[in-house]
Amino acid sequence: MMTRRRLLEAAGAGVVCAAGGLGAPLRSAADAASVPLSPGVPVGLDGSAVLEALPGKEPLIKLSYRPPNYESPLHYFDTPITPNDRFYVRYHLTDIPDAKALDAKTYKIAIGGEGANAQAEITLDELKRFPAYEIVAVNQCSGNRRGLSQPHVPGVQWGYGAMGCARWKGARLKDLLDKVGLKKEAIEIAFNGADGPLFDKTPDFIKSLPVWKAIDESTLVAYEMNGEPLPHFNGYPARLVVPGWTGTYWMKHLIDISVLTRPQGGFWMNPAYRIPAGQFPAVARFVTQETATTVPITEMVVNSLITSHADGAAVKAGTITVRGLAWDGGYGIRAVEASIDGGQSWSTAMLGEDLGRYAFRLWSFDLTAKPGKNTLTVNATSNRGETQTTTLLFNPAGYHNNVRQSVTLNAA
Ligand SMILES: Nc1nc2c(c(=O)[nH]1)N[C@H]1C(S)=C(S)[C@@H](COP(=O)(O)O)O[C@H]1N2
Ligand SMILES: [Mo]
Repeated sequence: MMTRRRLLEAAGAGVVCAAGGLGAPLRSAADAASVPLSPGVPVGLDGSAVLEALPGKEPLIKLSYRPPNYESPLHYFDTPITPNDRFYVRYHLTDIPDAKALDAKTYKIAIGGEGANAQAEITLDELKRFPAYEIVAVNQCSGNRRGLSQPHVPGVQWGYGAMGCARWKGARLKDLLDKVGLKKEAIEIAFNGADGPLFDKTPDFIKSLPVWKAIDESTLVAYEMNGEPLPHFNGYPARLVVPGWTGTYWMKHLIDISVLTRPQGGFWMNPAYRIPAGQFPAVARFVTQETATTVPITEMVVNSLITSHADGAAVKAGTITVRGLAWDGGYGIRAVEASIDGGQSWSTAMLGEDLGRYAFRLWSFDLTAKPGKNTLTVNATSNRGETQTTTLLFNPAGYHNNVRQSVTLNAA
């Protein structure tokens, strides 16, 4: 039987200990102080989080090594496209195949399941011969900002950086599914990656989508990210891209696609990745997975991040430009507003280039900083009229934190 401890480890909780237990050098307080952690993450994390470069990556903030959970520091978000070597990394399982095991020549995706009319195997070359589509889309972990939850909740203590936006290129999942054909009883499509648990009893990471989302024209099996093959730690050689939905569905190292006539079970569908029923605005639903008390997390909520200045930054008094990003679950950003009087009055920020409704939208705002403390609060509104919350909608997994962010700038 799986012990609770193992489950928590598998879920990425208890990572602070795990990071230290691998023979990683203990860091001095001085080293730790140089790590640009998000303000508000739990005290104690700064003693173990370090900036560290995985192979092929720029330094990221390491929250755990086994499994690898690394977030992007704030200054990597100064562009609406996140470079591949600056893109965050999130895994649940410790046994991640190396480059040899993911050889492009032998790699295959199996497609089948009881809800499919036939079986198929697709090599990487074959995948690349399907009509190719490109989409710019945000990949954000459901648990992004979990570390800011009050009270704190178990799980990887992410700050603001468990997200990124890339231009993905791949085949439509729908075109792959057309190779086998769906029976009319098909209700979900399930996905498995080449990574696995280190202990037999840890549940494998298997996720499913409702058929309607799987066959959406935006849902891709991607083999390129920003014009390059996918980085190893972001799912080489192919991964699912599910624009608008949180990262949990974006299966990396995809090797199996299974058409289901019954709901996918298992730990990673329930109890993991659930939000209380009715707590958040009703959006895209995953009906076959809903229970009376919880529903699967689906679309991202509207959100924004101030990226040009960290909280407490020193600035010159006078006119300064503050920049940031805004995004949502795929309706697109209608407006970003900024307030310098604690939310009493709001001014409209300028929006940058529109890279598509699933992409990060750059915004900028000019403010006149008076000597002393200047506090700026930002609120984004989506095209469906959804805005960020003023207070945290607490839930046990720390999901969907889109509380309006404030930074204080010290002007002299
Ligand atoms: N094979 C595999 N795919 C996976 C995961 C995983 O643990 N294994 N984690 C998922 C989760 S929860 C997230 S948030 C995203 C993170 O994508 P990234 O590591 O490319 O940033 O990958 C998803 N795909
Ligand atoms: Mo995630």
